[in-house]
Amino acid sequence: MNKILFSLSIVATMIPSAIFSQQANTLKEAYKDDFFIGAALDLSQIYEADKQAADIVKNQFSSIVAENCMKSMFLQPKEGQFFFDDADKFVALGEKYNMFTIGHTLIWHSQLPDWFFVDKNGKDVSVEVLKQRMKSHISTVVTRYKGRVKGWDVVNEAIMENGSYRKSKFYEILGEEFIPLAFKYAQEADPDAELYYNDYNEWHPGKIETVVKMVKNLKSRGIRIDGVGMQAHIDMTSPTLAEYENAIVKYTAAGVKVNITELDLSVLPSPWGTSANISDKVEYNEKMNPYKTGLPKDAEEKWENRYADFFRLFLKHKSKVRRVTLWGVTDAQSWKNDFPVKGRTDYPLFFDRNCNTKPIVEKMIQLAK
Ligand code: 9MR
Repeated sequence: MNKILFSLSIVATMIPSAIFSQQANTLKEAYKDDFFIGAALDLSQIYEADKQAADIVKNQFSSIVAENCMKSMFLQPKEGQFFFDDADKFVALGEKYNMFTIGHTLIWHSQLPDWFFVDKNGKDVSVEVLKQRMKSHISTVVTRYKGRVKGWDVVNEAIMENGSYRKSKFYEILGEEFIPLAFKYAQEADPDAELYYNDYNEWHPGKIETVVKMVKNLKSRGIRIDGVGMQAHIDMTSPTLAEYENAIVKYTAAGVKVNITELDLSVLPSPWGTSANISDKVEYNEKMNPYKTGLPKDAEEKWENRYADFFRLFLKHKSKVRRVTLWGVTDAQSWKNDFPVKGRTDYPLFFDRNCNTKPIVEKMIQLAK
């Protein structure tokens, strides 16, 4: 060994290991060999107007998804009139910071423009017209971001907990076939993008059964589906780890990757479980809003432990899990403050209302090491 190299190696042994470990002091660094770690962005983050939140996004996350601005009511408010400003900005941000950019969502019964299912007399459109509208929406959007948006939530929330199909207009007019059609149109528009089916409560046995059947049906027909997005709007009791794990294993056995999507752990009492059906609202009462002025230490610890249990599960199944995405950056932004009870103070995310990093971040970093 020459003299310079020798002295360098001596110096290296003198540097405390803490300094080396600082290299992995962000979530994305800590999980880089395991899965993407992502966040859903609102407009203030997409435009980097909220500088502190934007810095968190840039430093901590390796993947982003738009919380709202790529939904059809925003992208195509009137037939044939597309509005791309916000989505363009979002995709550009992903490129600027080299993040795995996800498009959410192409076909969803909610946040959909009124014109989508009706003709000029207000009557339901025909099978052919609805197919053409779906195709036009999907092709226009996916083609615009071809090669830049790396994965699409092609269909969102089409199957109920008991395994039946949601009686949306897509289903009423096209039957189950609207799902394969949506995947086919997306695949044609960008053959290289990953394509996902995304839903909440996907650990319910009935839902698992139908989603698995749908995945197998697509595959047997040569229509590509790469992943199932398991939304994770969870609370302190539901689902159990075993329920969640069972679902991960079942979806993987059907031949797709699992994305843990829309992760937020509510610390507040839940009136019923973990529905994310936005129409299921419950009246406000004080008992349902116990932490208005701050989260007590013991409640925060329980919350951290439950998050840790889930992250341990994701790490255990890291060969099956492609991405873990939190549904927001800060508690201030979270939809959970208004759902299922409007006007509560919830603490579901990793950064507090003032963009401070919560202790959970360091804990999740240590877990990965
Ligand atoms: O977080 C989103 C919130 O800002 C919107 O008001 C709401 C409207 O439905 O949608 C929220 O995101 C939903 C996601 O797109 C699909 N799964 C359920 C999420 C929470 O409702």
